[in-house]
Formats: sequence, structure tokens, C-alpha cells
Amino acid sequence: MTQIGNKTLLIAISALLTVGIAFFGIIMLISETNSANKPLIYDERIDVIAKQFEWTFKYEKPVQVGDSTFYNTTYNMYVEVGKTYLLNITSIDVEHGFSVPDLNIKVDAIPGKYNTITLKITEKGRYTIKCFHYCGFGHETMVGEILAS
Ligand SMILES: [Cu+2]
Repeated sequence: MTQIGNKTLLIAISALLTVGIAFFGIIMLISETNSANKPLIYDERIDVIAKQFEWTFKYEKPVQVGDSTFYNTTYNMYVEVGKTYLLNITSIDVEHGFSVPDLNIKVDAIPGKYNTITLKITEKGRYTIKCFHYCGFGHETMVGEILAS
């Protein structure tokens, strides 16, 4: 092949690669934008509010615990197996961390901000909640449970 032929081939390959990478980038950008805008689908919402040194759960629909009905509970969160919940996690004082090790959940609870996840428990049981940010003297007492029935 001639010198000019090699050069043309090289330019053609470079142009093809550049267009290919740009195309791939655009596809990635579009798919990311779509997933960010996708609404979260859930059955009920629970606001998870952290403060030194307790967790409060505010339910969109009241929960029945024994003979009592609650809109809010502290330390323990009550959920139904198979339902999908939207958890809005925040703090009203310092930074905390909402973690449920057995469910692989670890979300920052930050004052003035809501971090959102969905939760669906498929097995009845009790799941320990812990704070994973050191939030002051008493941090280690900031525990609770998710009771799924
Ligand atoms: Cu804490």
C-alpha cells in the first residue's frame, strides 16, 4: 500500500473510532438520564427521622400493632412482608447513618436533606437498625428494629 493509502486508512479508522465512542457516550448519557427520571414505584411511604439518639418512623398509612394504631413509632419500624415502601431518610440535628446490615441498607441521614430508597422485605422477621455515623455520646444506643410481619 502506498504512503497516502496508509494515511487515509489511519484517518478513516480514527474517525470511525471517534464517532463510535461519541455514539456510545450519547447512549450512556440518555440511559442515565432516563433512569434518574424514572419515578419510584411503591405502596406506602415512611419518613425515617434521625435525631440524637433515636429513630422515628412516620407512616403514610397508620400501622396496627396489637390492639393499637400508630402514625408514628420510635425505635421500631413496622412493615408488611411483600409491600414496597418508600423510605425518606433525614435527620433533624446532626448527621446520622441509617443502616440495616441484614438487608444491605446503608443510607446517610442528613439534616435538611431527604435520601430516598425503596424497601421490600420478603421474609417475616426482625431486622436490626443501627446508626453508622458517630453522632455523639450515646451513638451506640441509637438502635432499633424493623419488624416485618
Ligand atoms: Cu446517630
